[in-house]
Amino acid sequence: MKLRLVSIKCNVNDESDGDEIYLKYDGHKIWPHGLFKSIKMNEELEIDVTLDVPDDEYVTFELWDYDLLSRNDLLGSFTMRTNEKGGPFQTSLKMERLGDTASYLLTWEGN
Ligand SMILES: [Ca+2]
Ligand SMILES: [Ca+2]
Repeated sequence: MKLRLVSIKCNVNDESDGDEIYLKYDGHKIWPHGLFKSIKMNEELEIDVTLDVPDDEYVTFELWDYDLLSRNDLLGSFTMRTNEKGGPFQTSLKMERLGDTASYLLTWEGN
């Protein structure tokens, strides 16, 4: 099916001055076009990326934070089951490590 990522909302940022986020699917960066998008707490950014994904499976999108001086951080991942069309649906970020602070919400649709 076609999965359209609609938007991403930051509920709690990982870095005190906001995060520099990008999304990966299947090992590839899928959003944004540049290196990253800056985001702060309570901000929501439009994504509008549509992907072909397998039907009735679990698909995972990784949320990364870009860092200039150190390795980029994997903030966590969004996993959804592609068995429902319609939406919009919302999926919460699953933290990568216990004690991580980042909290994000991904809004998507299935067609
Ligand atoms: Ca970082
Ligand atoms: Ca950063």
